[in-house]
Amino acid sequence: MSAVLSANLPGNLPNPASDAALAAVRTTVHATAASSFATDLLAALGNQPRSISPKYFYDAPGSALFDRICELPEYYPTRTELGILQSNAAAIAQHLGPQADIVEFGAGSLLKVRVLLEALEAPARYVPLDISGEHLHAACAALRADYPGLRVEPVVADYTQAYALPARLPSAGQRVGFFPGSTLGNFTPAEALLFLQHAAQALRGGALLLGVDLVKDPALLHAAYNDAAGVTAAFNLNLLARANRELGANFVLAHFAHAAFYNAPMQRIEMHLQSRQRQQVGLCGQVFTLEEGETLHTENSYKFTRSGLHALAEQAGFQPGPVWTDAQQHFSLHCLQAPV
Ligand code: AVJ
Repeated sequence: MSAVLSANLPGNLPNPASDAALAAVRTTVHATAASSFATDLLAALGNQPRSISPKYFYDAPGSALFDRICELPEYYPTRTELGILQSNAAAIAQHLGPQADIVEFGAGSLLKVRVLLEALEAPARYVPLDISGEHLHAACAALRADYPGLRVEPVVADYTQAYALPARLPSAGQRVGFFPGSTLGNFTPAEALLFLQHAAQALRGGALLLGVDLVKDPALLHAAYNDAAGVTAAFNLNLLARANRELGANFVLAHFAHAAFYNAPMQRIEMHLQSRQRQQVGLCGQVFTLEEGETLHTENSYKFTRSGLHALAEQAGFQPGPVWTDAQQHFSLHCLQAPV
């Protein structure tokens, strides 16, 4: 087996060298989380084009960098969505009704769910779904302390796969899904449809409160992902730093550039790590050659139009309801009704 993998292997043909590399990883790396990162990064480096899931951004340093992104002057989504929630809290609460049984997809946005909990009339329960048990535990402890009367029932689950929710409470009002932050935009259109189809089933007879970023002036989008302080660049490059820390890779971060741009026909921001020069990188005993300018595609962040989101929601089985936005129409909060 050649240890050097060509950078230009076609994506859809069998790739014996990288298959062998993957098999080697499966037998040498034990921790599940680490092995899926190793497996996925090896597969990404061996493919052409190269791409990896943005979920690997979020180790502890990556999550801290994301929190800093949310504070950046250029990064409007977080503060805009929070503003929409606050400005329309009464209308949202009125629409959702009393004793709501709230299911949050991901437990990353405690600040946002607090605004919702404060606004709603006597929420019955809070059920956060998150893939990380540790993160979930911390989030629930904080919420229980602040809302002693609230039932908090976390579920460790990957909401991009099939999941089961706790049984309905006889005393509760509507089941209300909450999916803020435009995380839906990280999915491919096919994945987004699948997620919404599952949610429409899980929330039958209730509603989904969904926050999505809107299509807008590309200059504003570009600035939000190319901030002057370089925090988004550090967030992107952390993927390679993480591989060095966790997988013993030897990426030289200075040999990669942060590249983020708006792909207008696809209605998405793309983030890439671009090789500044021809170089070889080592990972799990394998060596990969990257040509100057070649990239590892690390994230898509889809932007939506109101009508596009409604069409997608209807295709998934939801009935579109009210939409709340900011005055500049930068971000949107949709209430989608899930039929019984
Ligand atoms: C958490 C996926 C909504 O796409 O805007 C921020 C992640 N990436 N800056 C986004 C992100 C670069 C963020 N989401």
